[in-house]
Amino acid sequence: MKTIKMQFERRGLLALALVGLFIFFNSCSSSSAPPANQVFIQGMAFSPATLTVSVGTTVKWTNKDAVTHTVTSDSGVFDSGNKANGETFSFMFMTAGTYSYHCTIHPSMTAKIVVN
Ligand SMILES: [Cu+2]
Repeated sequence: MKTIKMQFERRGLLALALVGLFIFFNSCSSSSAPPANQVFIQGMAFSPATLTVSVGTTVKWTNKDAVTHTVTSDSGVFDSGNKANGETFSFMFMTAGTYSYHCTIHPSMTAKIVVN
């Protein structure tokens, strides 16, 4: 009788540990995936690298990196200037087209916004 009770307690602990792990991984994935119409700058890259939105949409970038980045249009349509960790930049796209952009501090960081 005593051993059965112990087995139940162990199962309860295991279930609790699994629930804890699930919450942990769930919160990890939700914090790394940007919400709709948003771009996260993290790991020295724009994520997503290609974001498709409709005309009239305001896109918001958030710098999640410890280092400063910029959000700079290749054709000069927009330029965020320096954005430190936690800072954001928003731009409303009023004309359809493909807008390639980069970070002036790290030119290998490139991405684009496709406006339909
Ligand atoms: Cu950069």
